[in-house]
Amino acid sequence: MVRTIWIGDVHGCAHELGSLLGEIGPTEGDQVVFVGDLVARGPDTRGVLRIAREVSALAVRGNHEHRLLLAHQARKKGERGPRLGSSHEALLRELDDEEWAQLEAMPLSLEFPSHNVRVVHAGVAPGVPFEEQQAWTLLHIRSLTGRGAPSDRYSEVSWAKSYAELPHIVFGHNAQAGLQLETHATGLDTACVYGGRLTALVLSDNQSPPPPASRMDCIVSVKAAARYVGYGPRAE
Ligand SMILES: [Mn+2]
Repeated sequence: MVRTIWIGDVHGCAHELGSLLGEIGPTEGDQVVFVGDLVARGPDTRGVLRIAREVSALAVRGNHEHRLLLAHQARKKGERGPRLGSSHEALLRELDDEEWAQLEAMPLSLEFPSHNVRVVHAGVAPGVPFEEQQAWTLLHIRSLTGRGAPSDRYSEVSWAKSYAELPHIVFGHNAQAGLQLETHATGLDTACVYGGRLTALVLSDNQSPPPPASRMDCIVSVKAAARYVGYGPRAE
């Protein structure tokens, strides 16, 4: 059986990523896919990137990879670039050429037509054709304003509740919301780095995401071994 395994925001939690993959046991034919934000905040970003290479994973770009890449490119040109928090500053010094190339290779979205799935890090603006989506939205959206505009603010009502289109969107970025099982979208950020869980959606060959009521059958998750950081400012 060939499976596709989408994994939520890892944020440097290499130990939990190892446990989750141990639980799922991917074989040669299986495809592992990350929904972005593999890096920063947690204890071992380089370990996460190493595991991702070892299993030949695909990944979309998260807002943390995006910010790191902007800073890296700016500094190569002798410019200051965006202001970074301490976790990002450390990564800027530590990552090697292979790891920068790995981050640069992450696209904003990935398509899985045999599963009727599209992956983006944060989400999409409902009702807007995909080619017209702003990169900012794909990397940051959590909710919609009263007027229906994309917002990065947490709200009890996620953008995913208003998304009634196809393909099904698999995404991350919203740790506070936790696991989101909506009719046309699945949110996999279950706050691992904050002491929550690391979660995967696993579908078999040509399987589309089942309805919310039975989708838990396709969810695998492991508990974080520690609370690596508290919820804090999102400035990074
Ligand atoms: Mn994010």
